[in-house]
Amino acid sequence: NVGIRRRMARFFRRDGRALIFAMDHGFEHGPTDFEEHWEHVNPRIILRKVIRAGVDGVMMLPGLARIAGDELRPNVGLMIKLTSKTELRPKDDQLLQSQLGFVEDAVKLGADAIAATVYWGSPAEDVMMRQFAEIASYAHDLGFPVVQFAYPRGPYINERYGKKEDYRVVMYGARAAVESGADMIKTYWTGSRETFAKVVEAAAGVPVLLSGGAKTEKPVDFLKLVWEVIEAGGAGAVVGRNIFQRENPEPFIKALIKVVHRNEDPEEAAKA
Ligand code: FBP
Repeated sequence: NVGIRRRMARFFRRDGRALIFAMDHGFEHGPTDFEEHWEHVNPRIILRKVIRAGVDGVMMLPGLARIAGDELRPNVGLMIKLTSKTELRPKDDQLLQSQLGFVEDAVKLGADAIAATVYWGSPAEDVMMRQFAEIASYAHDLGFPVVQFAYPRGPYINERYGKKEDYRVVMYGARAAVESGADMIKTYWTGSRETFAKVVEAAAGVPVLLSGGAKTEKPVDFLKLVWEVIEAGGAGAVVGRNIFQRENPEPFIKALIKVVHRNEDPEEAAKA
């Protein structure tokens, strides 16, 4: 499908890698995520900074794209995520993301890709699979690539594997994403290059992007992690807190770009 291929290419440079800024946290975690650098709660302010610094794409929910999408330059890919949940929900309902927008909404907002989360292994896996299938089927029909946030989580995983970041669990989620029709996968760090390489192999050619995770105290530690992802064959990273919770995101993004696109040593990249 030419449409899917052309739109995918808006995120990835010629090296097949991408650095994407994530900003759905005001919904998924609540505005407290922005309290470290409160001005970043304003999507226009943080978007201006990340775009100036050179990210390849941004990911957000439909409402933020509606109010701040005109900050995006044409060469920045827009990923619109159609599922989410708040942290205000009862604990037992935290393992389900609900659909909060439709493929048509994302298309009207100028999306280049449609994203949705699946919590593989959740008691609500069935609902999320169907939700993903519907979104993917419609998006594919219209020529739009679909990104799956393949996030295994649930009681059985903890019982059997100890933690959701066990590579066997992450690899399973990535493979399930491929087999359910994802064009790109976003998933957790497994703790080592060797194990992440297995996740990439299980994804059988579908690009695997790291899900950033909580801010590391030292910026260089996050650069090192991303470097391992790239060495493992990962296609880049989708990063939120590690960017917007830093006082000065621009030099940090420039360092990330050096690691993602130029294989630069993280310590060297951090110095510049
Ligand atoms: P981060 O880089 O801040 O981890 O952002 C990536 C992301 O997937 C966000 O899109 C999402 O809001 C958040 O992580 C979800 O994290 P979790 O479900 O682990 O709390």
